[in-house]
Amino acid sequence: MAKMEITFEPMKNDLLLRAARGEKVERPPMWVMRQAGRYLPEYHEAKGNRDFFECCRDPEVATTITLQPVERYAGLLDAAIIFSDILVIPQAMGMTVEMLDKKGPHFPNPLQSPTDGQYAEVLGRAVDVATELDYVYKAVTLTRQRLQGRVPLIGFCGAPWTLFCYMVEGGGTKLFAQSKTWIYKYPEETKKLLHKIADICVDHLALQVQAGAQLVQVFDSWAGELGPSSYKKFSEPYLAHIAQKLPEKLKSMGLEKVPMIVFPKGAWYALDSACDLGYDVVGMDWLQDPAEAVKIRGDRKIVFQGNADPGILYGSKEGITEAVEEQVKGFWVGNKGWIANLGHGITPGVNPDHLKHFFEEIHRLTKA
Ligand code: 1CP
Repeated sequence: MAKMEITFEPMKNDLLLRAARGEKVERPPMWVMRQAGRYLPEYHEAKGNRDFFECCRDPEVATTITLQPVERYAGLLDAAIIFSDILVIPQAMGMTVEMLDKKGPHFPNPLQSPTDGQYAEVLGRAVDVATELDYVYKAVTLTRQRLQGRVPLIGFCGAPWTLFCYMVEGGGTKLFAQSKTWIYKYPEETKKLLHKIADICVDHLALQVQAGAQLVQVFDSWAGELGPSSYKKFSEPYLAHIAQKLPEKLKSMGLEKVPMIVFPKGAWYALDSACDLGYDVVGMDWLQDPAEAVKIRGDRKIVFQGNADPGILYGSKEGITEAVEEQVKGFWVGNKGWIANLGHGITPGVNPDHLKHFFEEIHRLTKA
C-alpha cells in the first residue's frame, strides 16, 4: 500500500499530548469518555432518524458529531475522540452487529461454541481492516482537518476481552454466562480468538494513527468481570500484546509512536501491573481511590486518567465541586501525571451544563 502523506495544521492546544508523555504541564488536560453522545441535544439533531452505524459509516456525520463537544466546551475541553464504536471490529470480522434503539448492540448470530462452524470461520477469515473499516480512517482524517489543531484527536478500539464478550453474548449482559462458559469450558479456543482480535486491534489502531489520530485508547470495559487470576489469563496478555505490537507496526509503516491509553475498567486489583503493561496512560474507574492509586504507581512514569463517578453529573453543582476537589487533591501532584476524566462514559440524561461545571472546576482548582 502506498504511504499516505497527509499534513495537518499545527497544534494550537497540545496539552493532552504533553501530559500523556508524562511532561510537566500548566494544568491537567480534560476530556470525557463518550463526550460525543446522547446527553447532547445537538447529537440527536445530527443523528436524526439515522441508524447508529450508518452515522459511523458517514465521515461527514461522524466528523460533525465528534466536533460537537469540542465546539460546545471550547476553551475547556482538551481532546476530541473519534465518533465510532468498539463493535466495528466484530463487524470487520464478518459478524453482523445492529444497534437497537434504547437497547444497545445486538448480534443476531453470536458465537455459540468452538464446534459451531462460525467459530472456525471467524478464526480462519483474513481480515483486512483497511478495506472493511475504511470509513473510520476517512472520518479520522476529515475530523483532524476540521479540528485545525484546536485539540488532539484520539483514536480507539475495544480490548480483546471486551470484544470477545460481545461476540459470544450477542449484546450487553449482566450475567456474562456465555463469556464465562467459554473461558472456563474452552480456555484454549478462547485464547486463540482473543489473539486474533488483538492482532486486528493493532491494525485498526495503526490505521487510525496513519489517518491522523494522535493518541489511542484501548477500552476494556468488562475487565472487572474477571477476577485477578482469570484477568491475568484472558484480558491482560492481550492488552500487553497490543502495547507491544502497535509501536512495531507504526515503525514498519514509517510512523511515529503515539501515546497509548489503556482503560481496564473494574480491574482495580491489577492497577500495579497495568502500570507495567507498556502503555503511557492508565485509565481507571471510580472504585479506585485517587491518592491510593498514586501511592501504588510510586515513581513510575505512568500517567493516570480518570476517575470521577459519572453519576456526580446527575447531582448538584456543589456535589460536582466536592468530587473535583477530591480528584485534584489525590491526582494532581507535581503538575504532571494526570488527565482529568470521568471513571467511565458520560451517561444519557446528564445536563450538559453540569459537565461544563465539572470542567470549570478542574480548571479553577488546578490553575497555577
Ligand atoms: O445513539 C445511540 O443510541 C448510540 C449510543 C452510542 C454512542 C454515542 C453507542 C452505542 N456508541 C456510541 C459511541 C461510542 N462508543 C464512542 C464514541 C466516542 C466518544 O464520544 O467517546 C466510543 C468511544 C464508544 C465505545 C464503546 N462502545 C464502548 C467502550 C466504552 C464504554 O462505555 O465502556 C462500549 C462498551 C461500546 C458498546 C456500546 N455501543 C453503544 C452502546 C449503548 C454500547 C454499550 C452497550 C452495553 O452496555 O453493553
